[in-house]
Order: sequence, then structure tokens, then C-alpha cells
Amino acid sequence: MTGSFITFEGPDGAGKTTQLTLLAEHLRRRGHAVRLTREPGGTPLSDKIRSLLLDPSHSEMDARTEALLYMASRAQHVAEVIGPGLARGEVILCDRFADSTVVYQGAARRLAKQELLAINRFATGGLIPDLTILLDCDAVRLTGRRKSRGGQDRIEREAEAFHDNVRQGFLDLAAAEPERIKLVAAEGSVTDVHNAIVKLVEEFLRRRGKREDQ
Ligand code: T5A
Repeated sequence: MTGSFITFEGPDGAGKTTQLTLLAEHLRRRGHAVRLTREPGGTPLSDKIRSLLLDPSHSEMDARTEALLYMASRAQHVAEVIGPGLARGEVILCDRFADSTVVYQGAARRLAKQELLAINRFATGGLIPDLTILLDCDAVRLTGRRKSRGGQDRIEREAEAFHDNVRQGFLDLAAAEPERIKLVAAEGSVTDVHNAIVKLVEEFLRRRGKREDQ
């Protein structure tokens, strides 16, 4: 696969969607073929699974059912959008991917990480992002941003302790994989955060371009 697979991760309300939109515009202006997509979702079938997952009326959903639905959405997304896009040489910008499963269903729901990773490998054929931008923000600000948007989905309605575990889970992942996962403080203005992300992504694309020239 010749494209670049860049994912954005972080707790709910960290600003991923805002920043992904700005980054996609920036990279397109620089002449890159960019595909902006998200999880759960990204294909018609995966979007139907997203509706099931985020519908607050499904409060009875078992943690394993939840994990398998995220994986099913991902399998279709990889097969239909991400894999073909990478084969065409595109820069795929994806709002959440497997790290979210490790953190939300693993660190927060307490499902076994190794089992989640094994099912994820089956769902994705072993696809791992080339670069992951992790947006982190203090817990008080995150709660404020989540609440400012009104209607909350099934996951956003979880207790504060759940969201604290999510935040810590992401920080632990970043500490374990510093080469792939780049931590960006998301407390600053939208422009400051955007500039920090552009620096990291341009550096990554430059290094990747050099490797391909060799
Ligand atoms: N999930 C997902 C799992 O449990 N397992 C999985 O495997 C996967 C893939 C998805 C949910 O599913 C869970 C995680 C999620 O709970 P979603 O709606 O896609 O649901 O949720 P998010 O990805 O978290 O998207 P959000 O829209 O909730 O958050 P974002 O994208 O991080 O934040 P954004 O950009 O929408 O910004 C939030 C608010 O903050 C403001 C924005 O204007 C907005 O109001 N904001 C800022 N304010 C001040 N300063 C800044 N720098 C700001 N940046 C943004």
C-alpha cells in the first residue's frame, strides 16, 4: 500500500473533528489526495452500525456486543474505503481507529486487551496506522466541551469515571508507542492546536517521502 494512514484519537470532545477538517483543507491545498473518514462509520453499512452503537436507547448493550459491533464497522470500512484509498496512494485521515477500541472497550469497559487486539487483527487484516495524533485535554475542559454540544450519545452519557479511564488509557497508549502516537495538547486555541498538528504531519510526510525516494 503506497498511501499514508493517519488517525486522530482522544477522549470525546478533544477537538478531533475540528482539527481533522482543518488538516484535510491544509493538505489538499498542498496538493495531496486526501480522504477524510471516521469510525464508527465511513461506509453506508458502517454508518448503520454507528447508529446502533451510539443510540442512547440501547443502554442494555453488553460490552462484548459493543466491541464486536465496532469491529464489524471497522472491517467494512477497511475493506471498502481505507484499503482501496491506501492502494491508490491517498492520505487517509481517520477520526478514530483501533486505539479507540483498546481504550474504550479495554481500559474503560475492562475487556481483555489481548483478545481485543486479536479480533481487531481479524477485522483489519493487521492494518496499523502510520501516524496517530492523540489530542489530550484536561478533564474539566473535556466535560465542558461535551456538554456544550447538547444531546449526548450512548457513550458520552457514561459516568465521569468512565471518561477519566478513557483519558488515562490514551495517555498510557501514547507512552507505550511514542514512535507512532504523537501527543498534542488540545487546551490551546483551535489555530494553535492546528499549527502543532501541521508541524507533526508535515514532518511525517517529509520523512516518508524521503524513504520512498531511496
Ligand atoms: N468508540 C469509537 C469506541 O468506544 N470504540 C471504538 O472502537 C471507536 C472507534 C464515537 C464514540 O464511539 C466511541 C468513542 C466515541 O464515544 P463520535 O461522535 O464520533 O462517537 O465521538 P467523537 O469521536 O468523540 O467526536 P466528538 O465530536 O464527540 O469529539 P471531537 O471530534 O473530539 O471534538 P469536536 O471537534 O467535535 O469538538 C468538540 C467541541 O469543542 C469545541 C468544538 O467547537 C466543539 O463544540 N472545540 C474547541 N473549543 C475550544 N478550543 C479548542 N481548541 C476547541 N476545539 C474544539
